[in-house]
Amino acid sequence: MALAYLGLGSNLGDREANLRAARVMIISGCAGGLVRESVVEETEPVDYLDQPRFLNQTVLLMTDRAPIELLDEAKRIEAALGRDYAIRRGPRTIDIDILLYDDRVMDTERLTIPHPEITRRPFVMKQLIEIAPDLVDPRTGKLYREVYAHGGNRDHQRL
Ligand code: PH2
Ligand code: MG
Ligand code: MG
Repeated sequence: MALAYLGLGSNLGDREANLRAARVMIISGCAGGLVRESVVEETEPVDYLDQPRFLNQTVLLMTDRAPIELLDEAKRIEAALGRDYAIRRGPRTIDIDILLYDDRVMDTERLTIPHPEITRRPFVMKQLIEIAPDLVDPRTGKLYREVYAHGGNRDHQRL
């Protein structure tokens, strides 16, 4: 069994219901269970600014799926919940991102872990710290709460 931190986001339709449906589908589709859930937070859009406010949540999943299998399942759930990929970083009914997978570091064409947006987005770090106060960035060995306290890493290269 592995522990994976997933970032959920929704800014179209019934955002609360979309997050709820995603959590249910993650549990049934990933052969595991949610160990922890952060609070759901309303956030201002970042990167692509001309879009509605998001609801974001971070969850901790215990799963026997490999990272790439998790990604396939996340895409399947996004499609099932009506995600439209027309605008990159644009409005979406649901976004499911793999933030961390155990202490794995990987850079492949489809998947970069840890997710590059973690240290660029204060709300992601805040939610990670909420459910795992002593979590360490497996790439740098730094505590996320230290990175957060120092304002994150806004220079982090965007993919
Ligand atoms: N996701 C994006 C772009 N902008 N802004 C917020 N607040 N929350 C998100 O999840 C988000 C975003 C696409 O990666
Ligand atoms: Mg995504
Ligand atoms: Mg995203």
